[in-house]
Amino acid sequence: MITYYNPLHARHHGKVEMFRGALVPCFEVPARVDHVLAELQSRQLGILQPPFAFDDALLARIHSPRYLRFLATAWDQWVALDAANARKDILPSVWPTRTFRTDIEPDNFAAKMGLYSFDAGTPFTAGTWVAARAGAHCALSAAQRLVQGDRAAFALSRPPGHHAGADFFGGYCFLNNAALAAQHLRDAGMAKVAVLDVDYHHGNGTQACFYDRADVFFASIHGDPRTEYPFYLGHADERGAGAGLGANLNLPLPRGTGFDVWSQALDTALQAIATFGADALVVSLGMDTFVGDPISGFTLASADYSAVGQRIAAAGLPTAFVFEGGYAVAEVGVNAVNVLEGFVAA
Ligand code: Q9C
Ligand code: ZN
Repeated sequence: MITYYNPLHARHHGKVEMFRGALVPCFEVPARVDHVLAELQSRQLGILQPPFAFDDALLARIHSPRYLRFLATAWDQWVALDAANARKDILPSVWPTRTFRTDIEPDNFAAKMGLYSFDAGTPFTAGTWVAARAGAHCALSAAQRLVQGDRAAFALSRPPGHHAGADFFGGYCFLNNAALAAQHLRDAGMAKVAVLDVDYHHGNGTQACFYDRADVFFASIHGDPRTEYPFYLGHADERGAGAGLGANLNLPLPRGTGFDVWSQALDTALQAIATFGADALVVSLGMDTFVGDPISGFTLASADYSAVGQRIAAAGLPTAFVFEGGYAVAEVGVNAVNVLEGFVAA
């Protein structure tokens, strides 16, 4: 399996995020991807390649032009406010909630940050745009590999993507890598594409991208949004809208859920994807379902991930794996590569 590794991922390196009323060190750190890379190399699983170069117009297949313009210029705008800002990450602090307008982009920089975000846990840093853009190119490259006939490919990158919507960042995500991969498969002629999101957190951004579409099925297994981030989306009654009605499947599970119950949800999701008749599969591969994850509540063990990979392989679809969350840094490499090895062995 070819792995498209983002050589610029460490350029995104947030210092702090808002958590329980305090600024705490970021959970989403460069070492996460370093551990996955080291594990891939030590098990000699597949071939590492840098991403292909893609035109930025492909990003606009999912993201709005004004959002992309903002991401590309946000750091320069921030430093132009005050040269001393160059030493600090950017965090939003004001948001347009119900009754406010979002059609007019404000001139004020803090107001723009809030317009394009939904939490204060996602710092924007000097290298965020170049890292996120190269990461999106990794996901597009993995999709391209499937178009060329490969059985599977892996996009190993950060920042993650599944919380990012057409025009907003949050949940450590800026560009929706999985959505971009799915759209790329559609644009290359695959009639029906499924996204399977196994990150602990609901993939609100991916769901929103495809909610009214019949050509991309979204299935997600995640912590119940009544208690778990991102809180405001991911309930079981969200089944799609308009032409997309029936093409969205949310399987929320309570904190404390272990592999017995989680794997039944996985089989339910894979059965729904088979019924949908997908031609290709994108897996949002979050590893924060692990028992040792510091910010999540499921109890999967490292050995369980081999079975996850085997079950996904049994779907028999060309599959692009896109790395998402997973914050037990020392174990994230073993766990992610267990999925990939289980897939390849099946
Ligand atoms: N600061 C992904 O897994 N914050 N995003 C939770 C801890 C947001 C997770 C509270 C978690 C976002 C891609
Ligand atoms: Zn997550």
